[in-house]
Amino acid sequence: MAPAYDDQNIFARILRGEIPNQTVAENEHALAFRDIAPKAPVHVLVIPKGKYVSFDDFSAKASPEEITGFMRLCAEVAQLEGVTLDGGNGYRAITNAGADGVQEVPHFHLHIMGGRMMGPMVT
Ligand code: IU
Repeated sequence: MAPAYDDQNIFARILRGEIPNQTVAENEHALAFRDIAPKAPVHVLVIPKGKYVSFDDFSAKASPEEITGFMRLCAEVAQLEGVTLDGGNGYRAITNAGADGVQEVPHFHLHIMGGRMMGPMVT
C-alpha cells in the first residue's frame, strides 16, 4: 500500500510558507523552485500544491486540472530557464519514487535539470 502523506515533509512546509524557497514560477496547482543542492546549472523542482507522495499517487488521484497545471508549469520552467529545444540545448526531467528510486522527499516532485550535458542514465 502507498505510504500516507506526511504533512511535515519539507516540501509541505515550503508550500505552507514555513520555509523559504527560491521560486521560479507558480500557478494555481503547482510551484517551481530551485533545488537547494543543484546538480546542474539549471536544477528546478516542480511540485503539485496538492498532497501527493509520488508519481503513482499523483497520476492516480490528481484531477485533470491539477495534472495539466503541473505539466504546464514544468514546460514554463524549461522556457524560463532557456533549456527548451526551441533556442536551448535541452534538459532532463525525472522523478524519483520510493526506495529503489531513492526518493528523499515524500511529496511528488519533478526535477528539471539542464545547462550541461547530463550524462548517461545510470545512477
Ligand atoms: P529526491 O527526488 O526526493 O531524491 O530529491 C529531493 C531533492 O530535494 C534533492 O535534490 C534535494 O537537494 C532537494 N531539497 C531541496 O531543494 N530543499 C530542501 O530543503 C531539501 C531537499 I531537505
